[in-house]
Amino acid sequence: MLIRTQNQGYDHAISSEITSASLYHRRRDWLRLMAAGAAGGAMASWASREALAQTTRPGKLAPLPGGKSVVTGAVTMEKPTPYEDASTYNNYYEFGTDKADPARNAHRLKTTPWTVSVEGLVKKPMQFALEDLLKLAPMEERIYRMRCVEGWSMVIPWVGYSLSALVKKVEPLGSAKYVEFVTLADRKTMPFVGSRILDWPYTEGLRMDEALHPLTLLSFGMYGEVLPNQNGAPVRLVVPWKYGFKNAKSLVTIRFTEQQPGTAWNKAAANEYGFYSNVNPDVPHPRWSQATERRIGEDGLFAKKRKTLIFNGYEAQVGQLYAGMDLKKFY
Ligand SMILES: Nc1nc2c(c(=O)[nH]1)N[C@H]1C(S)=C(S)[C@@H](COP(=O)(O)O)O[C@H]1N2
Ligand SMILES: [Mo]
Repeated sequence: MLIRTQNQGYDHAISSEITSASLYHRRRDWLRLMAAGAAGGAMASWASREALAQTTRPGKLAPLPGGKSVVTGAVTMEKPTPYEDASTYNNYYEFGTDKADPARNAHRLKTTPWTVSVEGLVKKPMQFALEDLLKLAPMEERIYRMRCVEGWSMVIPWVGYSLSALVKKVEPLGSAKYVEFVTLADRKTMPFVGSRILDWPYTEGLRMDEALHPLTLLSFGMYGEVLPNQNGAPVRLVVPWKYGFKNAKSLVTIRFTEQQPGTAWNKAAANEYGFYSNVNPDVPHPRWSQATERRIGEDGLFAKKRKTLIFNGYEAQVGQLYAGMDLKKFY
């Protein structure tokens, strides 16, 4: 619940555990409408805009309208993290290792013109200008829980569409088993590219069924606006059931491969960061537990840690992708 202190002009969060009752009911009504197939895009974006208005400041970036979200379970009832936190507490090592560095330095990133090359084992390799990528499928708004391997989490309203829409366009060959994501590495604008922290460019990978899962998002915006540079403009990957580092920012190449691709963090420390990196409270990081998490924006005096959920709470949607796999071995 938010108490508005009109005279002093700030909001004081009393209980940030859940959304307020009225918001809860509105969101629930919205979900019911969605389930009945009765809500149009306008209705959905009205409902979510209302929800966001409670926790976020008015933006300053270009608006990016998102229509209704059609994926069951993709909408969390949890309150979105304030925009201010989501855009100033970041990991984007190309711009520095401190959480405040990306917001400070990423203004140097040049996002126009931008091209994404989709290549490898596909029938139709394509080079997409960003403008064309934006038009490839209808934009949706998806409010996802996100969890960093460092033990903190956020709730972010992303704008984008399922990566599967792009995958289908290029027609992967039968031999394509994995997708590799390569991000920009530009020494001129990114002060830490060339440092020895990681083997640049930052890359990530998914198995084909993970890439095709409807929850997996190609994201162009958040909070109804285009992505701030520090959050991975102009286009990034969002995979909400995996640790944050799988969510590669500022994508330049999407490559279909037969062999499991290397990933930047796996190359840096294979015993700490596996290829799968599914959120799993039962598999501790070698240097710390993964059983609980701190929700960013809630770190006040009374904030208590949350229990981390298997697959970050998306088990019903993605659990079957890993049926029969030993999740302690494939961490
Ligand atoms: N290119 C690139 N992508 C990246 C990273 C990075 O350092 N470089 N950091 C990852 C990590 S560790 C996290 S937790 C998320 C953070 O995303 P956010 O800042 O939008 O919350 O981005 C991921 N994507
Ligand atoms: Mo992370």
